[in-house]
Amino acid sequence: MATPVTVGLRLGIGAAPPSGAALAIAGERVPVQITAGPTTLRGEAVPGDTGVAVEGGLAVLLAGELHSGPGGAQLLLQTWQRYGPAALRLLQGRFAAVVLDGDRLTLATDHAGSVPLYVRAVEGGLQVATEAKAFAAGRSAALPGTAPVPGPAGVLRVRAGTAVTVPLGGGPAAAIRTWRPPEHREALPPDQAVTRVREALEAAVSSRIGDGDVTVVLSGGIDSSAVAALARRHARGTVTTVSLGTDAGDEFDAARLVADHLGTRHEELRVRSEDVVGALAWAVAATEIVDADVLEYLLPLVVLHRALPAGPRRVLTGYGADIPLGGMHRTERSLAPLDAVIAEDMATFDGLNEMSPVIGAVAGHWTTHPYWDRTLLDLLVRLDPGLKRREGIDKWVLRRAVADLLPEKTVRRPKLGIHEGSGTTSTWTAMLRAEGLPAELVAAAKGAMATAIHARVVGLGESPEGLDVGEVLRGTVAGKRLVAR
Ligand code: IOT
Ligand code: MG
Repeated sequence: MATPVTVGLRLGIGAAPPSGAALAIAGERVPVQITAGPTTLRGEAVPGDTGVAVEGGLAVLLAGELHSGPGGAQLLLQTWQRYGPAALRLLQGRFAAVVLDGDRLTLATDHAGSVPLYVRAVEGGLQVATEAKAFAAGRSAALPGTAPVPGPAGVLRVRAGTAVTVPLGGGPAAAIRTWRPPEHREALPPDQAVTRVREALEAAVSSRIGDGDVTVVLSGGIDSSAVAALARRHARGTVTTVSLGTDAGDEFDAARLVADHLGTRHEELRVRSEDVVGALAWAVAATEIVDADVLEYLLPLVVLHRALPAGPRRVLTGYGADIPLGGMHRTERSLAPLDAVIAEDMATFDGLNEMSPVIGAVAGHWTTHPYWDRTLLDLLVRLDPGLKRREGIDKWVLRRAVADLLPEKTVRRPKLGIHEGSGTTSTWTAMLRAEGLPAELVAAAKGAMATAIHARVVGLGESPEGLDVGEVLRGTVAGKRLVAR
């Protein structure tokens, strides 16, 4: 069994499907073949049977899920029949979509680009996949609304909040934006802001919990504790909370306090910190990025999903709350620089793939991130920064919004990043230093390792299974000319 949500697509439209490596996601490959007029679309959807809807000359393929209502691909098809491409401005969810409407093909991401979608324009048609490694080395004609991906694949990525339409019979392709991060701010009365955040978070969690059991990855910080509390309140099935620790550190006491307070079924998983760093090939295979800072956040999550017993699960996280709330800048006391980093982070998230479903789907799980719900994110970004830092407290508005649901100690707990709590950053650094690398070259070495692994698992389609990260680490220290950054 696998997640009921279709997570991956690999398709050729008027062309052969991309011929590179297998998608990293686990699950049954369901063949897809649709003919609409002169165009044939074929390939695979992985896994699940919810991802395809066809009616006459209109075919919709959906990786992910919609939160505007039930029905997945069928809901998008019906909405498209009424609104055309504007359907993608109306519906919200966590998805990538492919829509064949007569001889026009549209490729779309959700507002956050949270399900990455890749394309190559080739002679006679298009190749599309939800992972870049699916493409063999090659080149693409330019397409609007896309950006090249790092590494040797020669593939384009559909930008976040974008729908790209390509007329298959020839003629210029066009792109529309379906969402943009707001750049203005609203100074709501504090009580009103607190109420609105609570309502939007409550709706974001409810629309993501499905109708069965749900798992929340819980650090015991305010972000994931709030999600766990609301999941407990709204879930129809059992709520399980899971906390990851290593020999280098854990947040087990903080997570346990929340789990006991809420009455969740709670699991603690402890792994070797060197094994967290050793999962780097999996993290790169899942995210297809080379940014070592972001990979440090994601490594523990990849390890956690792979270690979860008895899958598949629907997993909710608190990931992403820190971006619109400025949580990573918890020591910033002045509001102007706090808002500046929020604006900067909202302008630069696209392509980091930090919310890619592949991170959980390599182990067959469906992950979802309530803080990046479109309505909630839109609200959080827009809030006056004086509501994000207030009375000397970071993420003030969120803390107040869920204060009645959690232990007071949790509501007041200062943030500890996942890479800090799990010791991932310090262990990776120590492993490099143990090979004799000077401290000022550590950051560059981490980046070089990520790039080297990316070239193999994305560029060459090598499996992360057999890739020895320790060997890459030693090779990087011994062989590369690193420049301090
Ligand atoms: P952090 O906020 O600590 O963790 C993200 C989520 O991972 C948590 O909400 C929780 O659901 C889960 N998690 C963290 N630690 C554990 C643990 N020990 N056991 C189980 N689950 C855990 C970085 C960070 O500090 O993560 N994420 C930021 C910022 C991203 C920056 N990106 C950007 N600027 N584009 C975030 O917003 O979440
Ligand atoms: Mg957080």
